[in-house]
Amino acid sequence: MEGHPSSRYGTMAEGRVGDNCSESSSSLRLVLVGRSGCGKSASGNSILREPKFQSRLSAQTVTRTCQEGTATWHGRSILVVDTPSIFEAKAQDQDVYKDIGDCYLLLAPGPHVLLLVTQLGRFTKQDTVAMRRVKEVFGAGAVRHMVVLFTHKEDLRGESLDEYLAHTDNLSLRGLVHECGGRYCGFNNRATGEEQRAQLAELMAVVESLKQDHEGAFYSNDLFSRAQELRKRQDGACGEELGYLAQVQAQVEKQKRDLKELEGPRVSKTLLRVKEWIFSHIGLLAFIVICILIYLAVLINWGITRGH
Ligand SMILES: Nc1nc2c(ncn2[C@@H]2O[C@H](COP(=O)(O)OP(=O)(O)OP(=O)(O)O)[C@@H](O)[C@H]2O)c(=O)[nH]1
Ligand SMILES: [Mg+2]
Repeated sequence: MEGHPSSRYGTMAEGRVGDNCSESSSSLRLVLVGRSGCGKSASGNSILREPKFQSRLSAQTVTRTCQEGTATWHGRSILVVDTPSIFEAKAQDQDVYKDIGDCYLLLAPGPHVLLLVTQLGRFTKQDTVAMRRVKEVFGAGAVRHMVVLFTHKEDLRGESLDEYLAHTDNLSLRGLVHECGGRYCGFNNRATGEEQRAQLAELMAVVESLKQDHEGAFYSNDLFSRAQELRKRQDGACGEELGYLAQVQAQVEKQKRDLKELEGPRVSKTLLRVKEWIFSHIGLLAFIVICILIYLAVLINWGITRGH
């Protein structure tokens, strides 16, 4: 489901959930998603060009709540939402639903772009899990608004990101980039000045082309519409409304079921295709089996002869 195109970007207030629920409908809304420690907050700071979000090396999760920050880029207001650990495999308890609810409230009526952050050269099982959790949290359709954002770009040491991705043997990473429509960008979050400005310009070009693909429409679903209603009705007490948390939980559960339904037929279709292939190549398979048997027989015979 997609929301209405936004015609212009306005000015935004800053703060954490509950600090304010002021109008954000006219901003370009970006959300940072991905596994813990991949550099979401650092990337948010690079986009805002100020150290708004806490970012540091830690064995524990650093960002504990959903937070927003705003900036302007060539006269446009950009809203950036940073997320805590809601995309981990074990993130399923009530606190997580509260964080997800906060995230929806900050992004209402829906994000234009989801930035899937991952560390260059470190695409692991955790990143794959995070991608799946993003689909559970926002819905499978959110992938059409996703851009992969690689951090630690300086580790490329002269090689281009395009070359790196063309030569990587990490099939999961290739699959992810393909699933995201080949939209990606690299950040060195230690960059400052002109380097920082240039990499942000690159990201904004990718974002702009994605927006054009969707004719300016943002990503939305029933829960974003509900969150938007709450923001309009209340001031300062977003998310307090009785029943909102239950709606968040119900939406996530529904999206999980939808994902399974989407995947179910895919698995059985693959099995069916394998079966069809076996039947259509039965002659060839029989020939291969006979060859293997002859080879084994010769091998055994040779072993027996040598034993004597
Ligand atoms: N050298 C380098 N370090 C980076 C880059 N991006 C992030 N980091 C470092 O990686 C560490 C983790 O970054 P964070 O921004 O806190 O990661 P996060 O995903 O927000 O982590 P959580 O909030 O715990 O989920 C910090 O020490 C950052 O300085 C980058 O592009 N280059
Ligand atoms: Mg963080």
